[in-house]
Amino acid sequence: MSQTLFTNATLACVAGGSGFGLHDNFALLVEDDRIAWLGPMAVCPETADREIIDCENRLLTPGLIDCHTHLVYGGDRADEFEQRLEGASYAEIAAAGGGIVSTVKATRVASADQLFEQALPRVRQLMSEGVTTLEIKSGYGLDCDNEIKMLRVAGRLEAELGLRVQKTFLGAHSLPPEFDGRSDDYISLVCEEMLPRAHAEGLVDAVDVFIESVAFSVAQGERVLARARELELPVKAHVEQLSDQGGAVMAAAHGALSVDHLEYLDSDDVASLAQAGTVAVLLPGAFYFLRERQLPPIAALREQRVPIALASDANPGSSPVHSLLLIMNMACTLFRLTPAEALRGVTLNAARALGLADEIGSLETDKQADIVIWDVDRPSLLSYRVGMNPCVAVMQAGQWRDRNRLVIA
Ligand code: DI6
Ligand code: FE
Repeated sequence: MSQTLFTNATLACVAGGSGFGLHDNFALLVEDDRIAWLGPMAVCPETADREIIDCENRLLTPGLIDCHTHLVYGGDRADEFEQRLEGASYAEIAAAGGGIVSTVKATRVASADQLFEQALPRVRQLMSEGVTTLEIKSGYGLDCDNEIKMLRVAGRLEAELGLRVQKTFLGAHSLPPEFDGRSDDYISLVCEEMLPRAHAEGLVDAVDVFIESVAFSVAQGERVLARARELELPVKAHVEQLSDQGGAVMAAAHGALSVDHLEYLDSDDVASLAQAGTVAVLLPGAFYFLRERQLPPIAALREQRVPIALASDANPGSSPVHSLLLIMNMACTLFRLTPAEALRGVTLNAARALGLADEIGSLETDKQADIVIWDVDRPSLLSYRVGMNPCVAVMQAGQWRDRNRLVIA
């Protein structure tokens, strides 16, 4: 058995706590891949023969979790960024054949190796800020082979980089050009062929759908989610990003793990999320990058105690953002979340959005030992500073993944 003891640490996100769940002057013991014990320094258990890390009052948090990304794709969309700055809207660009479909073209022509190489620096950037779990969606292939290619690349990133990757099938992300005018037929292909095949290959941890005027209707989204449930797969949905279509209520009725975006969610519909235990995933990077104005109904989410998670939505069109620390800052400045809500949003509530809250997301006995040491003395600093990375060491499942910046006295 291998043991590591962290001493003189400030722990955040300790289970059961509110706010930051903060504990000063604590120790935490890791045995193999698990958190075995945590408690005050004064009652720290004595045993020989283990590694001791004196944290010198630095902050320890659970590994960060990015619960919504599209970071496997070909090409980029910097040209559309320029068009939007000249006045074109995201929806107008999509309607003119750009948008998601232009990334689909670039993704289809890329080999799996090329997609892997292009995704590597994006994932490494997130990892450098303490990310230990990452969700990656398909959705730029939009046919059987290309969706499977994307999901395999996501699996290879997990295998080669040593972080946890959850793979989400998003075949219903956009209508591929060859199905122009036949969106119901495309949904049939998604339900009858693409999803079952990807699932049979063991490539699907959850199923997502984009419900929006520029994508699919609530009825079409419901067909996909119902099919996923027949296959006993967890579901989630992109909803109410640019308009209120009613997708959130439908997804919650299907027991969705999360509904994501939510700027146009009606406060009256928040109760259905609360009832279903569905997590609200907010994506301030897309809000910022698309220069949106409409804020998600934060007050109603708080009032109804809907767990709020945050994610990068890393993608080439609406959120080319590869920093969860920046996302935490944006959630505070743009959405007025508190720094404690922001930290919970990239730890415990992000774990819930992935259905992994029994395993990760808090510092708690028996959870997987995914731990970040930050060179700060209190957690509000993580949301407060922009462009600084105070991450000094990352342990993933009890193994040091990166401790190069950890100076031990
Ligand atoms: N909503 C988003 O923000 C991304 N997908 C989605 O359904 C955008 C994807 C893209 O523009 O490439
Ligand atoms: Fe998205």
